[in-house]
Amino acid sequence: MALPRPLPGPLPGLLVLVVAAAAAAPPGPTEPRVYLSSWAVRVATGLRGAEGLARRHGLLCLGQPYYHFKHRGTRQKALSRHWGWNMRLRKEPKVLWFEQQTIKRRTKRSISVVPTDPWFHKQWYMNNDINPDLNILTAWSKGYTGLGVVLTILDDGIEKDHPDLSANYDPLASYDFNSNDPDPQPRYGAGDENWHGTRCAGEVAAAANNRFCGAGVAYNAKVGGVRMLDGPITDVVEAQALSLRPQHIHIYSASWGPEDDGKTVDRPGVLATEAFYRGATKGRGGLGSIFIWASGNGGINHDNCNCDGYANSIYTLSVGSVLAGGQRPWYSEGCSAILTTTYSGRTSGEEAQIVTTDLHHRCTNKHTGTSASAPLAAGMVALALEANPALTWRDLQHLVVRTSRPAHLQAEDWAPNGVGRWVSHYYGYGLLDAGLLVEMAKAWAGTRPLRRCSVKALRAPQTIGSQLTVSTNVSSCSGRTKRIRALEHVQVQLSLSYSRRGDLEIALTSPMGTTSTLVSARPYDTSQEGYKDWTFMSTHFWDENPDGTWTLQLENKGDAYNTGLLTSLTLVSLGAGGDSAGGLGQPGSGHPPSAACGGSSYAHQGSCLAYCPPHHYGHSQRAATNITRVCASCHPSCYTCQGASANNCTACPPSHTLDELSHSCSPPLASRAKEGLRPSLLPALIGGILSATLSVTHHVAFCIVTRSSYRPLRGVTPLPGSAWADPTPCPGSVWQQGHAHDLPPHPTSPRTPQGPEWCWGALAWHAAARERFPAGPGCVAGYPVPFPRRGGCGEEEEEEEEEM
Ligand SMILES: *[C@@H]1O[C@H](CO)[C@@H](O)[C@H](O)[C@H]1NC(C)=O
Ligand SMILES: *[C@@H]1O[C@H](CO)[C@@H](O)[C@H](O)[C@H]1NC(C)=O
Ligand SMILES: *[C@@H]1O[C@H](CO)[C@@H](O)[C@H](O)[C@H]1NC(C)=O
Ligand SMILES: [Ca+2]
Ligand SMILES: [Ca+2]
Ligand SMILES: [Ca+2]
Repeated sequence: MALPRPLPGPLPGLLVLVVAAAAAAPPGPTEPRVYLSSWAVRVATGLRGAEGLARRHGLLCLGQPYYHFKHRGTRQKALSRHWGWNMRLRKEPKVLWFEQQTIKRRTKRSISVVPTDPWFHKQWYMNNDINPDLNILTAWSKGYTGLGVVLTILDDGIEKDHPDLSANYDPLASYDFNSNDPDPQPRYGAGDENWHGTRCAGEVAAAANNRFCGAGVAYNAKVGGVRMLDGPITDVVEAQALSLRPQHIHIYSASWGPEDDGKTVDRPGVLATEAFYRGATKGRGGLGSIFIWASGNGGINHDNCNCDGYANSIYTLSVGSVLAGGQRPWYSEGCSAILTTTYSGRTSGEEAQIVTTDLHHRCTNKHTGTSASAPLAAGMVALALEANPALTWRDLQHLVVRTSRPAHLQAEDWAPNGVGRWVSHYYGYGLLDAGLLVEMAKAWAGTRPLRRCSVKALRAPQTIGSQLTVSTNVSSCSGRTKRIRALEHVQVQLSLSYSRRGDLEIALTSPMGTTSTLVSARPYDTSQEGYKDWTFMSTHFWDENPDGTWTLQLENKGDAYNTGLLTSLTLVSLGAGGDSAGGLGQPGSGHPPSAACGGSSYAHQGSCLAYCPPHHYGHSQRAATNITRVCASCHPSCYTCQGASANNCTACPPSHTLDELSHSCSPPLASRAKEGLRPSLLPALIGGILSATLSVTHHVAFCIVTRSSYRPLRGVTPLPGSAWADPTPCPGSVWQQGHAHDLPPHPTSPRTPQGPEWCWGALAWHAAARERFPAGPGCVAGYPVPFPRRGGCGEEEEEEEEEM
């Protein structure tokens, strides 16, 4: 049998030309033009006349709107104009205008960067409507759409036959642990409450250019769903979901966790903990499964995601939320474990939220909450994995740190850490930028192996009065085989008792002077249980050098009667060893970021900064026509400087003196050393190291007994008209809750529930609160809680409830 033969000769026509152009190596801007034997011609006559004209000149006329003339005999490509044909056409009186066609520099993929989906114009967070958006269009224009990447949504199911999901649906990335069958179709109850997983899936992988709804961030990725939240949740169910086909599924996106009520302290059980660890070490062929986690919706309850062992695991990438204008949404929950942020809504209360697929084959633009943020990040990570499939779970976190930007995100606590990166407890390193992420992912050279050093920092139990400061020198981690040069996560494992857990604020300060709040006051957490072998985590010391003295500060933010005992404390440093962390831009390595910094910003460790951090100065290098700005190293004797020499210092390290004439620093004259960056502290140094150990501590028994079997979703229904600057919490949702059992009179100081004296702990009396909600306690937290204004909580409330 004969094989089908290729068609004889070149196919005439526009189609052939376009394909040829796309297949040709795209010439650079300075490369010579390539001329094709093809002309666009405008003639004074109609089609008939054009055809006749073409025939007369031995050309083919290929149709409208501009007549396209083509000659089969002429060589198909040339580096110069075809002089003969051009002369003939010029002399032809009926030809009004013509141009010989050249190969344009167009990559095939950029032709359809902007999807044609009817709701794409409503996808304000990725369609360039706002600035900055998530910069998805840039990632798409580089050709990354999630092809080859597999994600699953751990949730209440996925409507697999949804017209915008079915094309990307992957049954191998799906399972139903609620009914123990392979079909994760959501249960359609009377209230249709199981829409959460379907909405999250559409954000990631809704099909593009299919005339339906919008487009997912990674619209060519495969997506599945794990149905697990529509039934009793156990450690076994969670562990099974987190370890579903770890060699097939690359990314697991979860938008749920322990209750966000501001009083729960809960973490994964033994099996789920093991599942995270095995996923990170063995999943994806050893590169590590990627777990993307919503930080939590407990903002209005002053919850802190460091009390959530899922969000604060080193193996999960925790994602915070921000509104289009840079405001913090009322539900957004902060903590030092958050790494990055994506959008979750345009405003706090209106209709323009996140566009995605909805139950019953519908489309919605009402998806919001930190639930909405995590899948957007999961989609962006899918784009990065397409750009570089060899990235490990740690590489990805390094990249996310480097490609998140403070941008316009509003918070009072933005501060630069020891390597000059700005970080906030509400947003981590800021708004994630997909364009930068794929660009840097492609060039990422890898990270050195993970090292872990843990130091016990307590010799004997310490009483926690109004304030307790514990310092420890971790230089014992600097042995040759243990040395960590660039930190990643830092964990604090502790046990303590306290009369009212929520009144205790705990902060950690690094040797490089960065202070990270491990847990802020939680007014609703009245527990007397304290913390039992609890692990806090902070991402704020990323890339710092851990050597030196770390300081843990515990502070009573509540009643003076509070009392407690710190019984154990271990500091765990995790990071890359060796001379540098490998990859891009470690201190002193002088690597510029892969994308040159624009404007007047300076390249520093893979970031573009408007300034250079301590120990560096802004240096402009002129190369031919380009100016590159980098942060170059100061002389080691300087703290800040204007040049590389020892005579260029502008400030000196602590206790050194600056010579104003020679601009140099000299060693201490007298011992007037300052104690760290927080001089107001009573330095109760309980120094010394008991022992340094590399053993891995496992959490046992305690959490199995106490763990909740309820995993609230992190989707929220917006309160009407409630921006962060003006949230309108309704009495039913906040004050009654606080009234019932969260604010009992303090055992040692009875109060009447009628006046300011009734408020205690981290709460303060607020006359307006009393007036507004006579049934409520009249107390609000003592830190910025915008007070609800009149209006907004009447009839609308019911309407919102129906929407839930
Ligand atoms: C920490 O300990 C090391 C050796 O044990 C010592 O050289 C170093 O000076 C100490 N650092 C501080 C800040 O005390
Ligand atoms: C100048 O910058 C462009 C990109 O912005 C780069 O392609 C070119 O190689 C640079 N030239 C020099 C001399 O560095
Ligand atoms: C740096 O120091 C050198 C002398 O060591 C001096 O010539 C130069 O002007 C200084 N640069 C700046 C910016 O101060
Ligand atoms: Ca099923
Ligand atoms: Ca679509
Ligand atoms: Ca929470």
